[in-house]
Amino acid sequence: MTPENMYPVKSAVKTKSYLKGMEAYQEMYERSIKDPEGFWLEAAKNLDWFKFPEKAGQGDFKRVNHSWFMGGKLNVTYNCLDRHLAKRGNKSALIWAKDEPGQYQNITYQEVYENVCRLTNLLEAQGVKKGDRVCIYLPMIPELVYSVLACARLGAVHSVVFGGFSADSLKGRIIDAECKIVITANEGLRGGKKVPLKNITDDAIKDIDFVKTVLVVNRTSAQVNMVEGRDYNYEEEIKKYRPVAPCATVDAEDPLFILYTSGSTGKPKGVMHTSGGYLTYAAFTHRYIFDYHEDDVYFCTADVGWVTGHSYVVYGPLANGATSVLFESIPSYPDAGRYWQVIQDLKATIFYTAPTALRSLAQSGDEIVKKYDRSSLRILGTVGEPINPEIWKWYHDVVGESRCDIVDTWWQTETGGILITPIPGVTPTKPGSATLPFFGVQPLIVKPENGEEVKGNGVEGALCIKSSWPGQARTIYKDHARFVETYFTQYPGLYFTGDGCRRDEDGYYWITGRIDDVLNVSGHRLGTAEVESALMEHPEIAEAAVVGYPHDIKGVGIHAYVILYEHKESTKELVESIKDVVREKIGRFAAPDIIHITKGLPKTRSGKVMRRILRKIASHEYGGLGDTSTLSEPGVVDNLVEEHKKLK
Ligand code: 6R9
Repeated sequence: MTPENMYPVKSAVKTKSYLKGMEAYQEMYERSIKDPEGFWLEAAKNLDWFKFPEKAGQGDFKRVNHSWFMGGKLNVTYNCLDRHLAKRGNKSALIWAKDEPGQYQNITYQEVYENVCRLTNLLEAQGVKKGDRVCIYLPMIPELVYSVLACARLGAVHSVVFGGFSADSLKGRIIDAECKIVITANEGLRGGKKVPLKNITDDAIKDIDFVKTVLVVNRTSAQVNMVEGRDYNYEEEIKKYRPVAPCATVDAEDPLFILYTSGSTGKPKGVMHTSGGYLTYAAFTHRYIFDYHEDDVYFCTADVGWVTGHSYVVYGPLANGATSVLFESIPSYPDAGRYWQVIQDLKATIFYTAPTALRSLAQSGDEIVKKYDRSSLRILGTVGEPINPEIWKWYHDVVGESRCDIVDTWWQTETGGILITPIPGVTPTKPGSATLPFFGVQPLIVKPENGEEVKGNGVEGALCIKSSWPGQARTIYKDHARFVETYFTQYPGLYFTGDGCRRDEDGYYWITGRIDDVLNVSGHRLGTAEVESALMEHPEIAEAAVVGYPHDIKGVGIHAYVILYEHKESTKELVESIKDVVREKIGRFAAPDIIHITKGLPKTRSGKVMRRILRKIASHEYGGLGDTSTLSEPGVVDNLVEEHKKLK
């Protein structure tokens, strides 16, 4: 694509934008690279520090000891709440869009503050101290935001577990982080369906003796089992505590949260973020990338169970004193008009969602979008996976009425905040490209074979980042060796993202998807190894291999090849029982789309499964299977292809 068919920025967005044009972006970008120290110390001034840091970045990727703002002291919650009270006490911090359509609750900064203080006092009374880990397993209700902020107020470390994870997944996360306390709800509500969160929690902790307290929010009227001396009703307890609480002073490098994410090997990793750098980065990126201004109504659809919800529903927006919508429901409930209805009802000005949601909504046609007034919108964002150019155009033309700038934002749990993105009102866009690096970010493309940097434009390879930025994860909880191994050994001295990437003739970045064994299913990360080990728990499965394939709605679908101990024909019951074991071990969203029961997998003579071939077959690319001469039994490939044709 040539510069002539780039999408120019919209004039209404341009007028508001903090930066005046591409020259201003270039100038600021260059400054951020030449003088990161000065640049980030300046950015850190957007926070209120008890002691302002003297240094910005320290350490490097060779020693994997990067740190930010060492010596600085602050409190994250103070920055998200207390400092706004004088000016914004009566401003809505949150607008809770409940699962029930048309039901909203505005919660002011003063009210959030009081709720957070009460909970801080309650947690403290339950023995939670600075540095302790607290597991939060809640639906998208205000108490979820109160919980993370109460932890941060105490200097405790939260570990939010998405409400879609199963008891086994929750258990693994509670054990890994050694959480003494779990905050959950009797039930969650999503799209009118009930999720038995408390029962799942009971299941998860039945063999764990160190969980001393379970706080239970009542989201519905359902009665649940309460264990005397361990389980407490949130509403009843909270009333006993004062709505003011001191806040702990923490070091910039003290941990703020752990968030588990899937990698290409083993069990999920507890990615750890610290306080000063993370918050500086979340707030700064939120301001620039969403062109956030005081009167905006900001609507990010992400669940706080994922990193997008951490950085761009809670921390970034609240640090900036924004009104952030907390969306409890799903895009298709009661119908495909739900997002557009919320935008109309709340007069949302900024909307941030995932391509997978847009793909499914686009299928319902344009009429249902046009039924709602979207004239309040100014900026539209996407995150989580590559967006297909057709969907980008639909988002632009139909949802945004060709009036809004689109920001396709690339980042990861490990990056804490957005790294590659357009700046609205500034960067001309191209459908499908995340465009250019954010300030202070130096992307680099390397040849996957030898790690050599490929310079210039019109190149492709593995995406790495050259040096640290304040929002970067510092370690994997209790496993720094794994942190080093996963991200910094493949290409020494660089941070390896796991993504493939192309830099086009104009220097624009196009993320092509994961090049490791991580699947991005509907924007949710899953390790093939993780799904395989869940499958292996099925009593009849002897061997399993999982690959991704292109899926119209999910982006990537899961194709599971399984070999049974005793070969059986595929029946509906058998397939369901296999999917069930994954639902149970990981969560509903991880269930494979295709269960392919077979007798043999293509293996090298040394016994390694040839995933490249399995991926091709799953993607219907029967022709280009490449060199199969090293296979131990060449016949299995033809067999798999025949079986696959019948599966359709
Ligand atoms: C924020 C988040 C990270 C992975 C990442 C990449 C994919 C995210 C993207 C994108 C293309 C974008 N990804 N944003 N791919 N374009 N704008 O999603 O974090 O859940 O850790 O996933 O998602 O593959 O490596 P996380």
